[in-house]
Amino acid sequence: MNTQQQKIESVIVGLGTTGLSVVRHLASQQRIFVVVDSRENPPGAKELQHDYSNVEYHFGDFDSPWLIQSDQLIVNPGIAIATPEIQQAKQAGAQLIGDIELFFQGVQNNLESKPVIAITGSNGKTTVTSLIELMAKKSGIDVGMGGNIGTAALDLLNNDNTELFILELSSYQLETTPSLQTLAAVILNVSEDHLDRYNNDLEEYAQAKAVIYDNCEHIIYNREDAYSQRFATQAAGDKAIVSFGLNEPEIGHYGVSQKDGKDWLAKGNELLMPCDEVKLPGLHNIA
Ligand code: UMA
Repeated sequence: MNTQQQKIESVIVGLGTTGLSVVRHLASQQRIFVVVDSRENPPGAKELQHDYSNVEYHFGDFDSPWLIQSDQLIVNPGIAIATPEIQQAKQAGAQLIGDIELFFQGVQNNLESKPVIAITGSNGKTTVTSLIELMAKKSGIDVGMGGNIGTAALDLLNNDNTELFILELSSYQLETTPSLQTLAAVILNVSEDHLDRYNNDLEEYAQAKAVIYDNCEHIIYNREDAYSQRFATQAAGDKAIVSFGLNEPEIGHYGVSQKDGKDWLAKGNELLMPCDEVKLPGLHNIA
């Protein structure tokens, strides 16, 4: 595309798996965009040059006038929003979003908007996301699973048959997703991770995850994790809310109960199955 004559609508900041999925998505909508990456030879460069030879790009640094000329920056989750060139663009009026924001806009623009389950946490999110996918498939549901693992979220939109989306989301992805809207969401736990991106402040990192509960119908939380519990309680309002933990559950919640000297997975006072029949070893998997 010749960006000399047309106003650039969006700059894709950072190529890689995410940036390429955004390229495919915007190209399919005939949008006017360019790509910037601070690496000399970013992953995905060959595909971009081969499959989208009309898309202009700037590699090697973020020193490109495109950043302050465009209305929207679509930032790869691996790049800190605090990056000076991105902040300058924001001050010049550009909106900062990520690929997950485009995903939710895509889901919501669809006539029959499909449900999304979102999972975040410092530990265990890939296991939980994969287990939910397996359970949904076993129930005969056509699922699209991805996000921070596997398929980039936008690529999941290409399958019209999908009935349910399951997304693993990192704190980075949640930072740039104002349209997040889900059927169910969970913060599994919060512990020190990626603090370099959050001024070495655990609270700031945790707050990035908290937004996952803002627009969900069902809040799922870990009652043994102080952050998960606090954010769930704050966001609860009239939403359905259910907790999990390794202790005895209250009515409507999940946990572990003892009967005849044996531990059982339980919902309230209903015993579901003996813990020793869970094939995955370890208390974290019981949780
Ligand atoms: N980078 C630059 N300049 C750029 C672009 C990237 O320096 O212009 C550097 C950054 O340090 C960045 C790194 O390159 O962190 C990785 O960029 P990439 O091109 O590899 O990114 P993607 O391939 O798009 O991968 C990203 C996620 N990576 C990060 O968030 C760091 C992948 O999560 C994710 O699977 C993918 O998008 C699809 O959504 C990986 C990850 O490590 C697995 N995530 C962290 C985690 O799970 O703890 C959050």
